[in-house]
Amino acid sequence: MTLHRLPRRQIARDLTRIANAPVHEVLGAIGDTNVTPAFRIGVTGPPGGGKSTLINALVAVRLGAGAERTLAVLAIDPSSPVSGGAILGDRIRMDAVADLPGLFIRSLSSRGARNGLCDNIVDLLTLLESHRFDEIILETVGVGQSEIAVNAVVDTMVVIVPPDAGDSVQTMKSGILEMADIIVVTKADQPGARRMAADLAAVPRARSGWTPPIVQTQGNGAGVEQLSAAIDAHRDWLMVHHPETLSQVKRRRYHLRALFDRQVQDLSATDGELARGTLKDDYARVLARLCAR
Ligand SMILES: Nc1nc2c(ncn2[C@@H]2O[C@H](COP(=O)(O)OP(=O)(O)OP(=O)(O)O)[C@@H](O)[C@H]2O)c(=O)[nH]1
Ligand SMILES: [Mg+2]
Repeated sequence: MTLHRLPRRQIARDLTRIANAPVHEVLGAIGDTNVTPAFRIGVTGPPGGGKSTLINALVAVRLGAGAERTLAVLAIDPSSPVSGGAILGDRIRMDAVADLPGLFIRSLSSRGARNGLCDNIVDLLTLLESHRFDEIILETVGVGQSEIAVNAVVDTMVVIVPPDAGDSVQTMKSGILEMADIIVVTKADQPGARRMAADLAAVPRARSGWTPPIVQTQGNGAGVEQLSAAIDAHRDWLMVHHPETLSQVKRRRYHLRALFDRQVQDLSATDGELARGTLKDDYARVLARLCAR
């Protein structure tokens, strides 16, 4: 596939189709493909924090001069209804880069999902990988549980903190910042950005050989080259210290677990005889129904 001939419409249709599909439909759509893992970058942070603006600028850098990559951006939007077509308009302000060869952008709703993320997120990522994207950027709004779920499916986790995050940083510091591989203070043109960066720098954040760098960025692109370099540095570090990260076995194991989890949850939720007998009876019956699939 050349960079110029991404089947964008087909990819968009397939994503919509499997975003809320039951397991057997997902397997029908992507089960026959053996995929090569893409490098997955998560971008998460509070609503309105500047994630999309940042991704916009980051995409321009990563697909800039001479880059032979293909890159997919998947934004999981907790509020908007599922849309049949591509919604690039105002929620993802990416008009400037939407025409770049090798780029695919899509926004999907997570409404109804259990954790703020799309329940089928691993299926969606695998679908993109079946189209041989080199990199995938996943934008999600940080809403507690969803960061944990995102962290499990990306290789490099970029956590953005806007200067006006104020008190919420106190909470973020302990939880979400712990899982950040790179911390970005967005809107660096605003008062308070430098202070925020200094506050964050004061938080102990070194862990197992990697110290998450703190990068300040602006919507106009300032600092984004630095962020892109930090992403490459983290990727290189992973390759050396955790080469299993991008292994197909690891991805496949996680994907299988996600599929089984969903299937078992569905079967337990729809079991009409639950709690009429013993726990053992229920277990055996749900297992039998699972095996019958
Ligand atoms: N002053 C300033 N404003 C910015 C900057 N980056 C983004 N913004 C503004 O912040 C608002 C939110 O930006 P988005 O990029 O849509 O933020 P988001 O985190 O993707 O928002 P959601 O996806 O809705 O959670 C917009 O009005 C942007 O114009 C910046 O560097 N400086
Ligand atoms: Mg956004």
